[in-house]
Amino acid sequence: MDIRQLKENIRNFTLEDGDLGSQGYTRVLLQLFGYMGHGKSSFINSCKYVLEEGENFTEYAEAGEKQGGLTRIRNAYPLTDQITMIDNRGCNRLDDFERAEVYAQLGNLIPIGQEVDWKTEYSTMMAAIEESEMDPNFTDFLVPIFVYRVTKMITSTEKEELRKFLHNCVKMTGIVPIVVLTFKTEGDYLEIERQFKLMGAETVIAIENYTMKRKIKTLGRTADILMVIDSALRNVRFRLEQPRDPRRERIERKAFIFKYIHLIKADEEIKNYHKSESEKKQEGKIRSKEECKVM
Ligand SMILES: Nc1nc2c(ncn2[C@@H]2O[C@H](COP(=O)(O)OP(=O)(O)OP(=O)(O)O)[C@@H](O)[C@H]2O)c(=O)[nH]1
Ligand SMILES: [Mg+2]
Repeated sequence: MDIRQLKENIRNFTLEDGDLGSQGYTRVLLQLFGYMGHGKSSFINSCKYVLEEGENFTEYAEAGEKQGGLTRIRNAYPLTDQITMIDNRGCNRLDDFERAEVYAQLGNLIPIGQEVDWKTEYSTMMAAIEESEMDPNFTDFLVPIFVYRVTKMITSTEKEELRKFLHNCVKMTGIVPIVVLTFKTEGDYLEIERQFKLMGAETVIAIENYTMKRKIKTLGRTADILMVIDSALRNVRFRLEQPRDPRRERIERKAFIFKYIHLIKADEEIKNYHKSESEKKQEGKIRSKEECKVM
């Protein structure tokens, strides 16, 4: 599709377009996820940049390399009146507790503008989610977007984590995350694309982010970035063809997260039980060695 047409479609997108109207949704939230330093904040800057005219690059979302991740606050960046991007906190690993926090962000159960700290305790995690009831939001239509940098090869542990993540995103939002592969020109993006497709991804788009250092607009780079937004909006339109109930969907997302946290907790207790059993045995061995020495 022509670049101008793509831009127009995005700028003019409204949730009221379909036969059933907006069904109570007022905004599309493009929810960005991914490991630290993979280009989430830069992708937000790129999306804003390609929708603006001229080559005056603004770093709306701070981007850069930082140990422990640069973005810590879950900030919102509007693209149009009805489309907003959310820069969720990048994770180190998608292990159990971090993943629960990722799902809480995805489910929009952590307020926008609030710092996200990875909780390691079951009770604090539940309390944080309960707090979201103070100001429940069910009018945002959530679209997950997963950002992955092609210079990093996917390890087998990550593959397992990612497969589950993609699957659970579908359960929570009804949408298979759109996978955005960054650093397109610096790695084998075709191979990484293949791997994501094998994990269940439906749409994988490789892009080169615009950054302060590399901001000359080219046709290919601009088109790739616009295609991601376009693909997200096509998903929204498709889902809105069916009757929806935003309030019920929020309750279901919350139920999913509670169940998920309970399962982690149960799993942890089982692990602790086995650990203490083996520790007991270990202690027993030490004691018997000491007894031997005395004898
Ligand atoms: N060459 C190139 N550099 C990129 C690209 N995307 C991001 N970068 C650079 O990679 C670094 C990390 O990018 P960020 O956008 O801050 O990554 P992030 O995912 O937001 O990181 P955290 O907030 O720490 O989770 C920055 O120095 C960017 O300039 C890309 O597509 N190509
Ligand atoms: Mg960031």
